[in-house]
Amino acid sequence: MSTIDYSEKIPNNVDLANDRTLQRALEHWQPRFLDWWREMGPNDFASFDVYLRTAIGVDAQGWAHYGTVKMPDYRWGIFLADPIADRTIGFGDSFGQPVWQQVPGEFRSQFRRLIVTQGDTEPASVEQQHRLGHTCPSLYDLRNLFQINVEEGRHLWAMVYILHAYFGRDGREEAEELLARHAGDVDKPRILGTFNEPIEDWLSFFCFCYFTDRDGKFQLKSLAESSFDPLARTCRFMLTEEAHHMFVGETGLGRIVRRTLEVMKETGSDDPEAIRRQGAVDLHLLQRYLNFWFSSSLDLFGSEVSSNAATTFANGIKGRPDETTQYQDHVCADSTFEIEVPDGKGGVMKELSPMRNAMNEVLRDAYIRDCEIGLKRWNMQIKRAGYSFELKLPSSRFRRAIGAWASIPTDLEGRPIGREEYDRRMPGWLPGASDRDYVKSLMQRVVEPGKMAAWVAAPERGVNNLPLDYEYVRLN
Ligand code: BYC
Repeated sequence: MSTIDYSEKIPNNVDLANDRTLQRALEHWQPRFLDWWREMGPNDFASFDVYLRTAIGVDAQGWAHYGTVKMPDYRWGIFLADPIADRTIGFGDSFGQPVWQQVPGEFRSQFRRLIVTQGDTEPASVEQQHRLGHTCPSLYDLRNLFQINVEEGRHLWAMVYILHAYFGRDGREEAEELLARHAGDVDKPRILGTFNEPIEDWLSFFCFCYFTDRDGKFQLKSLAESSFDPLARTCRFMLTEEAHHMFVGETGLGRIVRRTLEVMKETGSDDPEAIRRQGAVDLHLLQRYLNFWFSSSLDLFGSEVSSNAATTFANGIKGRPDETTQYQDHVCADSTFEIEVPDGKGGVMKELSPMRNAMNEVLRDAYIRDCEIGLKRWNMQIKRAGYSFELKLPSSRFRRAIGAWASIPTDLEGRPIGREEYDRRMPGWLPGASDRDYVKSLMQRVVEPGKMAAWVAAPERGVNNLPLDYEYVRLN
């Protein structure tokens, strides 16, 4: 295993000390990153001790070292998963040839575009969650938020390293721009739509972790297959951290469902108003939040038919998650994929696309299946409690802003409908102003160790085998 050198200003396992030019360039970027963190990160909590996990090595034993840290002292660094000996290209036109340690000149701009897009999402999410700490439902949750924030900061470092080390001057300029665009900024927004959506309450935060971080999982897994080995190794290590972010989303939403079921039992009613009177999240409201974040996150996969996707697959730049184990045909030169598109007459029709052009849709399909898992679990909880309500994912055609279904009004089942009906029924489908006001009213900060806000049940266990009433963030 390779270990991380913590005596360095920038902890790393890429032997930065022996590349003075790169080291200087990154040391120049570092204070800008810290300025950005102070301005856009959870800086109101900078002086408090937080129980955080930090990677000290990239193997199974080393990557999760727990300790108490003030967030500005967190050791953001550059950690690549260990190389796989004799790794060969796993897909596309160059299948079977040795992987690349440098970016081939002809693919430079395609690689840069993907790395910049990936890098842009990481600080974006920290910006979106900037003020959430003030309304935390518990110290346990507050700590999880901060863990996610520092790791997204590290994921930014991961992409910035690749830009600096392999893209010369263009890469350095792009790294600056990653700190100049901001989530929701009218003039300089983040690149992808979802990363400009406000996250002002913890219900949105848990939905974001469940749906949007899961896009992160699928995109990182695709880039972990890349023929450009340093990118693949970076993404492979990022995935170990990403898993916790989805855990926070899945357990967060599961705990909301559990609390709501308790209230339904206590009051003997499933009437949303009765549940709200007890300060919990009624299941219809939860469904509207799921509809919002799921449909927004679906857009992150890009268009159903995409020449960009075809090119990046053909060129060995971006593969499919688990390319080696999940698929037989790694070249996909002649195969096709069936996609559903609008028929232009208010209906749906099936169309065959060359497989390479449909790679975004292949990923989106796999993502949707993965999203279903949590819903099945929550529905089981609801059923066991004796209720017939079922949470559902809307159709992938619903409320799309990117691709074949962009701006085509459909109902939740994906049936095309008229614009007037769509607008009229929308308040039943997405959170409205009164929903958001209600959720906002629930967001009262709870910071007594072990205590939870009234709208969310306690988690099953604490962090790293510590008790639930451990003081995960010392606020005094
Ligand atoms: N919003 O051919 P198209 C994560 C753009 S999340 C706005 O349809 P393509 C994380 C697209 O960029 C994972 N624009 O799609 C989670 C392109 O623009 P340009 C992030 C969009 O190119 C939580 C144009 O539309 N990683 O890690 O095949 C917390 C036409 O594109 C959107 C990545 O996304 C959108 N939703 O694929 C923290 C991986 N969708 O270039 C972190 C890197 C598309 O023509 N990115 N566009 O100006 C990619 O692989 C691809 O760029 C995409 C789109 C999958 C995004």
